[in-house]
Amino acid sequence: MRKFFAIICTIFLSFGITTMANATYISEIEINDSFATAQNLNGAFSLDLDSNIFLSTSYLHASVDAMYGAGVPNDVDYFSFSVVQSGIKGFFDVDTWVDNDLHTVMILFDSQQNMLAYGADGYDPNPDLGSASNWDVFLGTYTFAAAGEYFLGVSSYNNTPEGYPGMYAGELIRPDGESGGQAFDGSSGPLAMTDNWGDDGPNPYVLHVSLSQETQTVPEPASMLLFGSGLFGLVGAGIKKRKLT
Ligand SMILES: [Ca+2]
Ligand SMILES: [Ca+2]
Ligand SMILES: [Ca+2]
Ligand SMILES: [Ca+2]
Repeated sequence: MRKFFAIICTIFLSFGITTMANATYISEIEINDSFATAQNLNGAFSLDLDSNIFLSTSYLHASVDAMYGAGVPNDVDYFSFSVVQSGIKGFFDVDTWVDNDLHTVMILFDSQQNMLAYGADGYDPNPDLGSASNWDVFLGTYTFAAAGEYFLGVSSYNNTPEGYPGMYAGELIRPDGESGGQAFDGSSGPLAMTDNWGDDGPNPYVLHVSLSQETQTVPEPASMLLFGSGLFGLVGAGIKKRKLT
């Protein structure tokens, strides 16, 4: 009887999961064309299942329904988010579901506007989940060296920063093993994605930001202490229970 119940539960669960809708996407807020006006994503992260995002139920992710152009000439779109501790991994995905003429570039910056990673259209040989072509950029898994606020810039490839971008620090790899952009050592000095020669769209795209952390909030020392004592309590309860049986 118990086995029968378990089978029913499994069927119900898998049905529930496969029919679940994609995670909620937030809308882009223009004007977001500078670091000062970057759209912050911290409130939009979840572990909701999303068939367009790698590892969607194990990496916290936020998605933005965005537009390149549409009344914003030579559009540059900046987004910001928090990384809560060193060693957190992140990957960054632009999806365009039609083969449009937006040839994207995406750059990861630290809070001082140093370039940490760079990706452009056509870098990956095959489209990722939810992409119609490889004209939309993917930044593969990047490991953050420190907690802090970080910025992502998305634009047309012509709006890549000019000047020396710092030291090359290796290739980034997508969760499915494909190539996904390049890492830099953060010694570039402040850079910006300036308006050189953009194509003006309008071209819709979705940006997905994925992070291997459990929260977007940096834990306070007091709450860490509470969490710690809670763990001790749980362990204590476990020992007591084992002794009883
Ligand atoms: Ca835009
Ligand atoms: Ca913009
Ligand atoms: Ca993509
Ligand atoms: Ca995707």
